[in-house]
Parts: sequence; C-alpha cells; structure tokens
Amino acid sequence: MNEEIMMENTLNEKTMNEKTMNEKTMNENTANDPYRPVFHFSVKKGWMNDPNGLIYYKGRYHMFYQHNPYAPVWGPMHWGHATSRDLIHWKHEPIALLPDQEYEAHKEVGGCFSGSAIEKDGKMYLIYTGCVQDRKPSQCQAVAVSEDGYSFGKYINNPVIAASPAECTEEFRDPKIWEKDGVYYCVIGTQSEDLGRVLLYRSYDIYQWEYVGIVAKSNGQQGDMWECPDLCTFENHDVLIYSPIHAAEGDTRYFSGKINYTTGELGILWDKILDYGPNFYAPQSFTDKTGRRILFGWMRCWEEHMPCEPYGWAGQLTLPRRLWADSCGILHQEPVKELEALRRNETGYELSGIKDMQLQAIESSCYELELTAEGEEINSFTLFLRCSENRSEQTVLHFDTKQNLVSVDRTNAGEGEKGCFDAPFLEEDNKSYRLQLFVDHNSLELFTSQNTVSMCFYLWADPRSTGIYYESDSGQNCSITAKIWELADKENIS
Ligand code: DQQ
Repeated sequence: MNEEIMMENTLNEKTMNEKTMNEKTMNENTANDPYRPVFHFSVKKGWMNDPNGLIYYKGRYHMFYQHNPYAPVWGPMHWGHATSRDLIHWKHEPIALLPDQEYEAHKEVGGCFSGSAIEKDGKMYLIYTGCVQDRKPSQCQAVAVSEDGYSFGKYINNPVIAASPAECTEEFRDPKIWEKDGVYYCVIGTQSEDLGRVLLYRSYDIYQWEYVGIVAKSNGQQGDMWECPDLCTFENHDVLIYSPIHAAEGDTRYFSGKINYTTGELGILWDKILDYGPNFYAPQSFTDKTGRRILFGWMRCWEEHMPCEPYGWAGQLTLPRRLWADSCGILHQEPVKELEALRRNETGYELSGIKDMQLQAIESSCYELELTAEGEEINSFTLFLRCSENRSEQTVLHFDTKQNLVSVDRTNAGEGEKGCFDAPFLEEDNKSYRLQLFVDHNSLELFTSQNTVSMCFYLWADPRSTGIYYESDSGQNCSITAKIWELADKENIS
C-alpha cells in the first residue's frame, strides 16, 4: 500500500457489536418479508441511497452505495459494497468506507457522501465527499485507494479539494471522475445564489485538483442545488446527468452537447428529463467490460414510513440500464440484455379487437411484460397491474395514442405514496408502439418510445394482489399482442 495512504478501514469493536445486534433482529424478520425485491438490488439491512463508485475492476463489477448500517432510515453515511459478474446477481460485501475521519465523522448529518471510482495503475481509487454539518467548510472531497477492490486506505493528505470556489455555497458534493488522454477530470455538484450548478476539475494524479470552470448552471427552473452530476462521454456527444433539488419538472434531468475541456463549459443542445417516475434519483453510470455505458439509479424513498422498514431495510436500485446517445444527442436507455436470462414460462396474448380481458398466466408479482401495438385504430389501452381479487387494490397504467401520453395511477396501489404520473411518448415507427414493463415485489419500471421514456415506481401492494387485466377502446384496424415472462429468483454469487 502506498505510503501516503493512511490505513485500511477496520470496523472497531463497538461498531461490530451494534452491527451483530442489528443483524439478528433484522434477519428474524426477513423470512416473511413480502416486499423484498427479487431482481432488483436491495440493501440487506439498514438503509441505502445513491449508487456510488460503479466500476468493472479485476474481473468483477463493484457497486458501492450510500448506506446507514444501523437503521432503515438515512443516517451517518458509510459506503456499502456489493460485487457481481453479470450486473444482475450481486454478492453483499463488507462495508468499504466508514466515516472515521475528522472531515467526515458525524453522528447525524454527515459521513462519506456520494462519489465515484476509477482504476489507475492497477489500483482502485475512490473519490467522494466528506461531510460534517458543523465543520467549516462542511463538505470537501476525499480520496481512498485499494489494491484489491475490497479494503481501502484513505489518503493521508485528505481532503483533496478542501472547499468550493468562493462564489459557491458549502453545498459542494458528489465528484464523478473520468479520464481523457491521460488527464483525470471530475464534475462536482454545487449551488450559487440559489441556483444549482456543476463544476469541472482537472488532475494529473487524482490527489491534486485544479478548478477548470462551470459546466452548466440552472436557468431558475432547473433547481437550486444539483446533486450527483455524471458526465457521460459518447462518441459524438457529452451528456451531463444531474439530480436537481426543487426543479420545476423532473427529479433527474440531463443536458446533452459537447464539453469544452479548456473552459469546462458544456455547449447545450438538449435539456431533458431522464425518468418520469417519482422514485428515480441520483443515478450513476460507468463503462462495463464490453464498453457499454450502464446506469443504475437509486429508487428514492423519502417517504415518512417505508412499508419495508419493519423488515429492517429500506432502499434499492433500479435495474441496470444500457445508455446511449443517438445521432442527435438524445439519450436512450434499455434494461440490460442480461435480464433475459431470468425469463421463465412465456405466455403470449393476442389482444387485437379485445375490449377487456384478464391476463391469467401468472400468480407471481415478478414478471416482465411486453406489449406491442401496430395500426391506425389503436386509440388507447389500459393495463391494471397488481390487482387484488375484488380489484379494490390496483395500479392503473393508461396508454393513449391520441394524446401521446402514458400515465400511471397509484391511487389504489396499496400502501405507500400515491399520485398519478404521466410522460409523453413517441411512436416506435409509423403507427407502432412498444411498452416494456418490469414488475418486482415492490416496484414497477416502464420503458417506451424507442427507449427514450422511462418511469420508475415503488408499488407496495398486498403480496396476494397479482392480477393483471387489460382494457382497450381500439378499433379493428390494428394488431395488439402481449408477452409475459415470469422472472426467476436471483441467487447470490460467491
Ligand atoms: N445523497 C448523498 C449526497 C447526495 C445525495 C448523501 C443525493 O452525497 O448529494 O447520502 O441523494
């Protein structure tokens, strides 16, 4: 280990005892947990939020995440850790970063906040935000290094960026690092005069950073603080994804254009919403072993009471989505192909000319549903998901080709937050539409419009509410078909 790296993280005895205690109580509950997702990554116990440090390193995918190991609510932030060989099956690993330094150790509001990972000379470097609410400045950037991807030592001269530029507030966090032509860059979220902004920094060794300039800033409608910026570089476009606080529209948005590495400025072509659902936040992307850009979001859960809390946990990630920019610079995202390996028991439905029908095939609440429609008279159709026997509980998904709107209504979806959400959509091709849904024990993810529109939801339905119904006012001159696959349990890898 490099001399400049202070020490490996070790859990002290007190922490260990608290952990063991929590584990016992929580495991007892887990057996009857109706909400634990099957094919989404979820925290084993305690709380999780943002995905951090996504990287393919020494033959495995490593995913870190914001984690409070002590309770299923946000608290002192650690970096939880999991590894995978296929992005779908994850093995829980010991905690990677503990908030044990003066610039990050805080009982309530602080810890090792979000950040990212990169490989350099065979080592894995993490760059993250140290946060201590009553320290001045409260947020700074720090580095930790590992030679195996499992145990980390913190840089002895941390913080590597001690404070935000004078014109910004102390809200200064979530460095996302990348390398270009032998130079390291990172974007960091901040604010100035109540407007969110993202800054660009440059380094030659990951320890010493110089400020380059402002990548983008809010026009007043795009939020007062920008969290978790992510600069995705594609062949012809650079895309800045960010999670704004208090934006007029969209909890996660993106700008697409071309970055100027000398001034930092992103020449913006497009300003768009990344996901139209209420439970998508703080996504992070990385390049996988085959060169694909993969993105995971946090399924945001700030609800007063999360129905899974009594089972000792709260927090999960979205499905891994492959991300690409088309020739105009518009982002597309599709669930990764690896998910197809989970498909079991395919059932097909011919729905052309059908006004209403119960799709009976599966008793399970873990499935993928693909609906394709083609023709002049599609008009609209509705899918009722997670329905109880008497239909008093159901989630209503309405697809209206006259208004080009897809909506999801959770008014009667079960426990948890309610509300109706909609998104505009495009045809796939001339008068043809495709809708792809992933329903897990406690969630729904939807993709449509050549994968330019996605929506992500928690659904806290009764485990017995598994009915699926279809209704439509489409005419004769169209063809509508559906396929449903049960998605099998994931096993943990070792
Ligand atoms: N969550 C982290 C911050 C980030 C926020 C703290 C976004 O670093 O800005 O848990 O959810």
